Amino acid sequence: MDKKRKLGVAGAGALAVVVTLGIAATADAAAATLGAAAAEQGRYFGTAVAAYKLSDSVYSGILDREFNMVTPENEMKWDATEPTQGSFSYGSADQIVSHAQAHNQRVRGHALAWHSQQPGWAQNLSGTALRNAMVNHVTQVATHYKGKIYAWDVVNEAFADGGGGGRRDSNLQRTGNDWIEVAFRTARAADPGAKLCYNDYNTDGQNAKSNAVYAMVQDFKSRGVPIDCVGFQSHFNSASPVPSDYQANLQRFANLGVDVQITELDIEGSGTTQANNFATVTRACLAVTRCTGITVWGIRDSDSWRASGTPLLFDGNGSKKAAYTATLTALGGGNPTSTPPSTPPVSSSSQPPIPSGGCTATVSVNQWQGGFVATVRVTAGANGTNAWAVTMPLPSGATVTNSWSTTRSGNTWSNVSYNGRIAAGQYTEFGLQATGTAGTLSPTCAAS
Ligand code: 9MR
Repeated sequence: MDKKRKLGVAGAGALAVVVTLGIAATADAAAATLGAAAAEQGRYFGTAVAAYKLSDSVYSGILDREFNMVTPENEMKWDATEPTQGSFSYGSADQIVSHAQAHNQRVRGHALAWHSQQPGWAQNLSGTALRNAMVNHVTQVATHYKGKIYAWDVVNEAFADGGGGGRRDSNLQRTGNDWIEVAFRTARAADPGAKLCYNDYNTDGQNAKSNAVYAMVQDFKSRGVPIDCVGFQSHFNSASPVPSDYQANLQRFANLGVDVQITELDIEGSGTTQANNFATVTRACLAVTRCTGITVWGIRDSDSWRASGTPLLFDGNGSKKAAYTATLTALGGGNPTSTPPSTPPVSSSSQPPIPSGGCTATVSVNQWQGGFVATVRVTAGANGTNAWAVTMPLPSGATVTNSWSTTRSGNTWSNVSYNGRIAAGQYTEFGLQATGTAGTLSPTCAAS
């Protein structure tokens, strides 16, 4: 055993109720998987998933061991979900969602409105007919998955490459410049519990394209258009390397009041160079408080859309690459004697003071007419936690329809396998969606 932790008696503050359980606990070795290590940093680690590969036991073995967020790689796109106008087909996407729910993984929906991978009938529409079809598509798909999606890529890749700093020409763009905000408002109405993201590539550093996206997000925030997050695809290779201002770019978007996520990470290369690049990207996310997670675009190199560039964390046999170890280490997991991350994991300015022991829980609520999402943050005291349980009664009339990163028994919400261990002063988050009215929720936390 590497070290012993003693849990002291916690003082109960006026606002935060701290309960200490147990006298002594033994800390495990540092988190051994990407998902567990990310969870200890209050983040997720995800991958793109193809439904037809779920029956491959090597593939699903790695998926279920390492990842706690999944993005359907193609199954939720317009051509897959509405191959004939008005006739919806959810089989493969539902398969991924069911698999995720059975394995404590959350789902990033990808993508509601995009110029690419449109079904033929949509490609042939224009004007009002296309606008109406787009709105109906967003409504139907977001409603089908209501309560099951952590975040939707509502609009994907709507800005032009190059120095122009404008919108990409597409049939959707030609329906009017407001098509993006219409898509976001439509998605919010259909699934008020999902975070709504704009997602793009070549926006990973500061450039004309990312400046244009930045201006759009700023405009949306100022006018109350519902946007919660921006996804940075982060497809890198020697022609398009990790930008030197990657972290600064994530931070400037976060400063607009949105979460940021790395959504499709892959980095062509091999060996130490590739490993260092993955570590750089991982540390950049950890250094930005509102960077809530990282998703790689596939599991094994052979699963990649550009397999010849070997851009992922596992080789074709499913063995861990140097890039895997570097990523895990950057997340603070893996061998505890290995080099710690050079960037502080979480910005201290945004953290509450470290309580003396036990844990504290705070809750933020997103309430809408008839339902709410509650996000509960569990912060470890000075001794860290091995396990935690939050007691949080809900008002009568509130019925839980979905929860994530927790197991529930009545009013008690406990850690799952990957997020029980929290380092001193660090936090993890879990969430629930319910019908009814949240009112004032008062969570209390017990640690062991
Ligand atoms: O990885 C996806 C690949 O299987 C598809 O053939 C391709 C079709 O457009 O889309 C790939 O995923 C893309 C994602 O949806 C959006 N960003 C770029 C990704 C890589 O091309």
